[in-house]
Amino acid sequence: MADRLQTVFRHLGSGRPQQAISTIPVSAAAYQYSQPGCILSDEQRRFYDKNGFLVIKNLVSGDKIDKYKERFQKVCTGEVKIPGVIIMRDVAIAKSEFVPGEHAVTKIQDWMLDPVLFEYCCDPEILKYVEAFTGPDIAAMHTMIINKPPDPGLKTSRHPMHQDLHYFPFRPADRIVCSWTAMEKVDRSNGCLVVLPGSHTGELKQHDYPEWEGGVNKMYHGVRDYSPDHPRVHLEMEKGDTVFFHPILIHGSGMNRTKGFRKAISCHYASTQCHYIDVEGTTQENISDETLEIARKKFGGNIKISFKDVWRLRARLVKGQPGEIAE
Ligand SMILES: O=C(O)CCC(=O)C(=O)O
Repeated sequence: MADRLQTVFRHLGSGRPQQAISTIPVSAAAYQYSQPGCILSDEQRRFYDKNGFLVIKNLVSGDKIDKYKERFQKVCTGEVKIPGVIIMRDVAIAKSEFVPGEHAVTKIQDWMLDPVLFEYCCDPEILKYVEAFTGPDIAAMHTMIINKPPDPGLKTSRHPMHQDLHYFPFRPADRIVCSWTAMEKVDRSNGCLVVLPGSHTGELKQHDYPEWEGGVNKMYHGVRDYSPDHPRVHLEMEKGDTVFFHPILIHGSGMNRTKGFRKAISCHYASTQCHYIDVEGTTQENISDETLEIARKKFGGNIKISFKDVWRLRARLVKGQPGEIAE
């Protein structure tokens, strides 16, 4: 309703509704980053607008998480094979010794064709929050389980501060959201997420590999410049707690100083009404080149594939109507 009124005012030529005649209640009109009439309370909408993230406690049950953990282990040992899945190994652990199973794996991604893990992306409890940001037509775009290993002493278990939009050739950013669920208790000792609240209102920045002595994991690009004085929030979460965050929010995660593996499962969602963009000549060219290099390794060197094609292959409709981004 508020959107429709805004459109009418625009057509009338004023661009902005005039206060004296506005009938829009403040709560329905004032938020930029979530949809009117969504599941979020006014307070939650206000919080997300201001900070760019929102934690929902206890959203995913322990049973579901245990099922995803078990599946992850089977993927790591090779007992379950998922077409197209990418298994990434820690830069330091993989070099130093032969480590079997899940212990050398930092991340599995692109598991959208696995019926068990994909249940996470279709979980109605999660989707009702996702819809608050994307609107009703939703595609799952990017799937990951992150298995942050105990740090081998080289600080390679850190994830540099970055903006997820760097990886995505689709827009608008405000119709994209990440859902990230802790698969066990996460805190500063095992490398919880760290966010810069409010950074989602800025621009997409240049990203590159950080110059870290111990090396950096593949594809772990970091933001080149952000103010070290910007306040940080460490998101300490219990198993099943889920954080939703905006793709321009600057975030990363710390070193895992424990002996256990810190696991999280996540999916990036976008409205199917989003559109693909050409990243040639933009700061995203470096990640596009690297993504295509990996795709050529996966599908064979001669394949003609674009950055958009890689994302078209990943995208799966999970709710509502298909669109340009997912058919
Ligand atoms: O789970 C983590 O440690 C960080 C994950 C993350 O930010 C990402 O993969 O984009």
